[in-house]
Amino acid sequence: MIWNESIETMPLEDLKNLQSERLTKLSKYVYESCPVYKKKFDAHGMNLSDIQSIDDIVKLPFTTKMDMRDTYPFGLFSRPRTDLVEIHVSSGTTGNPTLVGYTRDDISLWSEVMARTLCCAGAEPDDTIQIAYGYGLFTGGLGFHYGALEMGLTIIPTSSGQTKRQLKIMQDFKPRIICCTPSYCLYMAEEAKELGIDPRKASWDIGIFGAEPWSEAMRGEIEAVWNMLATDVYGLSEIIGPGVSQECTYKEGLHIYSDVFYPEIIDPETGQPVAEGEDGELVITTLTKQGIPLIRYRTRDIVSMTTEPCKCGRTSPRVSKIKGRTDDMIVVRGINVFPSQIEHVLLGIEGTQPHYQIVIDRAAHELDQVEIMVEVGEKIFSDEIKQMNELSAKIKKEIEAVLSIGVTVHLVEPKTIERSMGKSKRVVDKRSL
Ligand code: DLL
Repeated sequence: MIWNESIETMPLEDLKNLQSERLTKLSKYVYESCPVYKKKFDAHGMNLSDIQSIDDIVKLPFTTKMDMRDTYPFGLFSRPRTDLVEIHVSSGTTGNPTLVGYTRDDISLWSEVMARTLCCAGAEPDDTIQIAYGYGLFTGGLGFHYGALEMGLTIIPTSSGQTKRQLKIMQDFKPRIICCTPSYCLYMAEEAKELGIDPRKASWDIGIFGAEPWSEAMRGEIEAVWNMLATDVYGLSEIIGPGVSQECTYKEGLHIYSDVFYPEIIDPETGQPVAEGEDGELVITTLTKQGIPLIRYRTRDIVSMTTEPCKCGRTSPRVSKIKGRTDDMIVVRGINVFPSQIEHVLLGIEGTQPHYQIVIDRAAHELDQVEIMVEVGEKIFSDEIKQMNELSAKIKKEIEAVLSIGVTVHLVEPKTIERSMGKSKRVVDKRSL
């Protein structure tokens, strides 16, 4: 089933006309309602009359996470705070979080794109859905909630965690759809087996997994262990949350809803578009958002894109799975982590050296484990075990408070962490993604 057939299967020429009309309106809207954009456009030598068609988008300046942070909390908004009905923040940034807000119409848009997402993954209006993404400031839980509500599904809002309860609810209420991070789904399979539950007999037929990178191999494992169809969902808080793009049941790329989220793939170094099918950074313009519309937002996610027609009949372009990031952000258990956050904590603790390494591993069917190796000064290292333990507990506590995920901390002798002549390798990612 296609949720919004007239839009999702629109001939490309009509789609282009719609995008052009929306871009012209959007550029005028942000120019007139958001002083930050007015300043950016003026500095860029922009004239609103330059924007007549979607092809003119390249004349507009990029927006980056830095723009959001510099204008925190409400600077990049095009509407006053009183027009916002909901606020979320994006996890894992240094200093201020990234704040996003929705007007009532933005929530309707979110509901619409999430209903498209659920249908794209194969949901039917009579289905029951277990939403095991976190509810709260993270956009995962509520985004899925709005889409399921729009579609009229029966929602089981379990949120993340409490695995035994998740499994009991699955057995008792028999939802056909599960959505959570892919690593959590594999972890639940392990728990199920320990509890004597055969995952292959579970009621879940369709999984909608995202918020973190995952490989085709991991998809194969999830599909085999749970006997289900595992689909990929992509999104980011700044654009809307989940609901930017989703795989259909053919699993040949994620359909991006380009009538509302216009995609470009650029070379991250030059900012110029790359040829179709080539890898580059995904840049998105929110064509109809009101609260915090973004012009040419640099997602930092590396993908390729195709406009080839898909067997499902949807005409929107398809983006590949996320192939990497242009910055140093890593996603651990669905949470965005920047090595600089850890560095910041270490620099504030006496006795530690600014030499550290983050090792991330994921044993089969386990959640990601984060180990942080921290070099300490000669004096500390020769201190008593008790003092060492206290220091390592302090580091652990402070890092966990910043990252919101559990970590193990190992103090190591001076000069044990490899030094590099160029960029230092702060992160050793052993997960086979
Ligand atoms: O992770 C929104 C979301 C919730 C997506 C639930 C899917 C499901 P943020 O916390 O702002 O938003 O993190 C966004 O996570 O730029 C990617 O680097 C990464 N990411 C999201 N989905 C995928 C995916 C949500 N399917 C950042 N594959 C993005 C790989 C993903 N990486």
